[in-house]
Amino acid sequence: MLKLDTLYFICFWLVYALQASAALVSVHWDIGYVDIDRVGYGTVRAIGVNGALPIPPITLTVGDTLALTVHNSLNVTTSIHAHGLFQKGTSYMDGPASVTQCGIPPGDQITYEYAVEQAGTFWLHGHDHHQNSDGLRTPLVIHDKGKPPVAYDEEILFSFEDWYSETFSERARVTLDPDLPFPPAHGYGYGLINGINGNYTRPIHFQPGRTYRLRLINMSATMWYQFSLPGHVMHVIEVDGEYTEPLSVDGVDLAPAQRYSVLVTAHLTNSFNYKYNATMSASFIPPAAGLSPRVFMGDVVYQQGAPYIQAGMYDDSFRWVNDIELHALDQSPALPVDRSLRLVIGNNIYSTRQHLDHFNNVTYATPITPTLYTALSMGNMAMDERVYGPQTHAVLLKHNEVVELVIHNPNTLPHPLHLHGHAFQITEYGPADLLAPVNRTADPVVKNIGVPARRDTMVIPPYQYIKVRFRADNPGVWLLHCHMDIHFALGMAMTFIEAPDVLQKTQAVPPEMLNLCAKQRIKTTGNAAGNQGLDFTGLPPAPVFISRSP
Ligand SMILES: *[C@@H]1O[C@H](CO)[C@@H](O)[C@H](O)[C@H]1NC(C)=O
Ligand SMILES: *[C@@H]1O[C@H](CO)[C@@H](O)[C@H](O)[C@H]1NC(C)=O
Ligand SMILES: *[C@@H]1O[C@H](CO)[C@@H](O)[C@H](O)[C@H]1NC(C)=O
Ligand SMILES: *[C@@H]1O[C@H](CO)[C@@H](O)[C@H](O)[C@H]1NC(C)=O
Ligand SMILES: *[C@@H]1O[C@H](CO)[C@@H](O)[C@H](O)[C@H]1NC(C)=O
Ligand SMILES: *[C@@H]1O[C@H](CO)[C@@H](O)[C@H](O)[C@H]1NC(C)=O
Ligand SMILES: [Cu+2]
Repeated sequence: MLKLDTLYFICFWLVYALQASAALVSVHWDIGYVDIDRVGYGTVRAIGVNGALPIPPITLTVGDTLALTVHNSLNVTTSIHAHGLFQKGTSYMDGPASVTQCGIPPGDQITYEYAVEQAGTFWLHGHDHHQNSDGLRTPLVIHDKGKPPVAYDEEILFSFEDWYSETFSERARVTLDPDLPFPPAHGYGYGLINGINGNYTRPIHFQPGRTYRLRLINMSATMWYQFSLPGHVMHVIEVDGEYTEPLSVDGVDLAPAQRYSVLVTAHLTNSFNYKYNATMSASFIPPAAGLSPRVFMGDVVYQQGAPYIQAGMYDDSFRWVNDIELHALDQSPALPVDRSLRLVIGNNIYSTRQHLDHFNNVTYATPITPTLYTALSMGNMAMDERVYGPQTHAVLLKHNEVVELVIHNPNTLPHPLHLHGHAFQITEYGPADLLAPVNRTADPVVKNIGVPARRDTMVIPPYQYIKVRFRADNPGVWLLHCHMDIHFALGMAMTFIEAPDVLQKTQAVPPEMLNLCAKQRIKTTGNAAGNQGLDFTGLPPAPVFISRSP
């Protein structure tokens, strides 16, 4: 018979073993300028880490804690966001400057602590001054604890980036200058695959019969990537950190900030080699030979010296992944909607004479006091959307209500919108309203209200609407914004203030983070201007709507 103290010993050992496998991973990043030539057209002043680019990807296992110490060697503030991590109970670690923290001032540092609970493909990137566009971005891969729910033998990571010969601030300056034509003439970006010029993308090696998980991450500021592996079948198993039922496709189309994992099983013989195809383009950049799209072909090597097969036809039967067709692996049904919010995105002319982007005519600008600190410090008044100021576009969400966002895009550009703190269910696409009948598209209404897939970044195609649902079960302050950095800079963002009443009782900001504000004389209590009540003295006036953009 098993003695009680033996049983205790076993339990103790089990607990100990589990704890021992949960590691504290410490990473130190010194963020600074690097003069670098990443594609071969000349040197640009980029933003790197520890004097280099690309930044090495970080790999963790569920249960680990990442302690990411960030030192700022730039001459402006900086901050880091772990894209896709929900930050449950730690809203203050989310990263967007002036939203959940003050930017880290030059010469200063803090440590972000992420206790990771989600398995999947994520990325870390700058969330102040759009520094991700200048290189401050890298994959964050989180492995399941134990066996993943879908079997595979090995994994291969692909990160895709766009790269320009001007810095982000130079590109933003010409877009925001009211005396220059809008939109400015577009350039042609270059492509980076795993941090190097896509023209020299490295070979991947396949062994007969083995199954590979390819993790694909689009870290671009503006450009889309299409990835295909002609001659092989791909099964999508993950979107944005959420497992899906395997779905067979021929190719994956990634908007900025989106991630997919696909399983590919190698052929049983190694008599042929193949090519993979990563093509960078954007629907709003007219085709130009060699410049757009940029097609990057990489080797899939079964056996050195074996002949290459030109496989695959890019015709109408070619199936790109479509997120509305995917189903969550855990079979969670579509949530019953408590409240539906209608949002229309677009570009208007404002009192600053600039063409600015907006949700429902409100163009976003950051407050002085970070929005989270307003939510935490204003007691009952935190339930009044007005205290967050006229330019953060704050919308209050009740604890645990199911919110449906219906977002219309009556414009020529697609927009990849990212919601912080949540993954939402994709339940419907259709033609946008608000278009003159002549412009109304014939896009069909497509729905998935059975078991939809969840993700954190949605693309709303031109002239379409999308419906997504999520439960407001994560008290905090969460940004919804376009992940095309220039659109974010033009104001395509808004803030969800989720359950400030619960937030005030459950979360406290570490003093180390509050100090970042103190050093810049930014108040950590009060409304958007750091004042009491609705006194916004000191806050720059919000741009006033003048007319719609032609
Ligand atoms: C900050 O550094 C950037 C990049 O070197 C430079 O272009 C800019 O002029 C500097 N700004 C200030 C205020 O020193
Ligand atoms: C990449 O290769 C294409 C085709 O050979 C060439 O036109 C282009 O200049 C190259 N670009 C870079 C940045 O190396
Ligand atoms: C990333 O997405 C952006 C925009 O959605 C797109 O323009 C770019 O080509 C994509 N890049 C990759 C590598 O998928
Ligand atoms: C690469 O993929 C694109 C679609 O993303 C396709 O149009 C192009 O023809 C492919 N190129 C080759 C050489 O297979
Ligand atoms: C935005 O402004 C336009 C033009 O005045 C108006 O037609 C539209 O109803 C406004 N939209 C919202 C959501 O307020
Ligand atoms: C609507 O269609 C008209 C006529 O084809 C065109 O001139 C106009 O630019 C279109 N409007 C939009 C928003 O696409
Ligand atoms: Cu956009």
